[in-house]
Amino acid sequence: TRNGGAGMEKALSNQEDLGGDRGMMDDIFDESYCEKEGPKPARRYVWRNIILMSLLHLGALYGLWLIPAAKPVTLVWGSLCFLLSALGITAGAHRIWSHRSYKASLPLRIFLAIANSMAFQNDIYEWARDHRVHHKFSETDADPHNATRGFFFSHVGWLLVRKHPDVIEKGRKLDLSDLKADKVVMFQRRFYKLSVVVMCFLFPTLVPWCFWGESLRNSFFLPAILRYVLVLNATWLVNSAAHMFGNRPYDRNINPRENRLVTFGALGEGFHNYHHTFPYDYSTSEFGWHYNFTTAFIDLMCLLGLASDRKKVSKETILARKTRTGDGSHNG
Ligand code: ST9
Ligand code: ZN
Ligand code: ZN
Repeated sequence: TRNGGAGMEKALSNQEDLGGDRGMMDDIFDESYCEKEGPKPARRYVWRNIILMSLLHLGALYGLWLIPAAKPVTLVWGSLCFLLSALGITAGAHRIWSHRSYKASLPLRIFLAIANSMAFQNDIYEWARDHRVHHKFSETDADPHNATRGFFFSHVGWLLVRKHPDVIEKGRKLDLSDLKADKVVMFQRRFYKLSVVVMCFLFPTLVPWCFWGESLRNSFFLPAILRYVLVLNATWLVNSAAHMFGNRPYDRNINPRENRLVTFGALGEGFHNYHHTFPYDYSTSEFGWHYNFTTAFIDLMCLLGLASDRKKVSKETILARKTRTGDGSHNG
């Protein structure tokens, strides 16, 4: 089978080693699910999304064109906004809220929720719910961005059509009690639209305009629009490219791969064969800070006493797993 029977068993026992203290199992691949027989439901386009996504990307192209006309400090600001919003996804929605791979104090969770609104990728609750079904039912009808439906679908196409009914059916059965109990997550969900207007668009635009007299046009199209589109595409590449191109040193039976280019753009999130094999590892990789800004950030937060309980898979377990199910690419 896809994950390898023994592989799955081992993954589960690793999970138990790490302790019930993570409090969730719903990101572990579920082999028992079978896609329904018969014809697939018809594709239903969501024209509003298609039009808005197209306009957004046209806006980003215009932003690229404006780069030479911008003040250097505006570009520095845009990069800072990129990092902040990316951390709201990687250190926040992904590593805390989807996988519970470490614990974050209230101030850090508030900071990451604000950064998450800056990234405007659906609220944390919805993001983590979709991400858990992605892991649990990876590459099936119940995976929101099922990569077996092709590069475009897993990249952005899935946001432009109605979901497969199995995504919703299986998603409704997930245990999301930890998210519902997190006041920061629920607060962000309640005020999501407002927080996006302020953090994704107003704040990045107003700072350069007010503080160093950048033109309103450059302020809007660079740190807001272009930066937003870059973070979106860097994230989406994890679902598309890192499910198609790269080695599989940990589990050759699954699609997700180690993709260095994606890792670089996504602050450490491209070690995707490792991540689907050991989804509870806070570093999403075997190699610590190597190409992994997010891990460095989380370690710094621990040093400052703002985070704790980082879950890490032992070197022995990783080596045993590589030997049993890997493609051998790390041996040569
Ligand atoms: C965006 C998200 O970009 C990107 C996520 C990427 C994930 C990446 C993961 C990779 C690993 C991590 C790496 C990070 C790297 C970061 C690098 C940074 C540099 N379970 O949704 P509806 C219910 S967003 C349970 O309307 P439709 C739902 O609650 C971009 N239930 O489905 C609702 O129920 P009710 C901006 C579920 O109609 C009902 O179903 N945002 C689930 O099929 C209908 O829900 C957009 O573009 C579930 N899983 O529409 C908007 N799902 O009625 C995108 C749904 O009771 N979204 N339900 O409330 C949409 O417009 C729509 O969702 C749709 C589907 C058109 C896509
Ligand atoms: Zn994946
Ligand atoms: Zn994940």
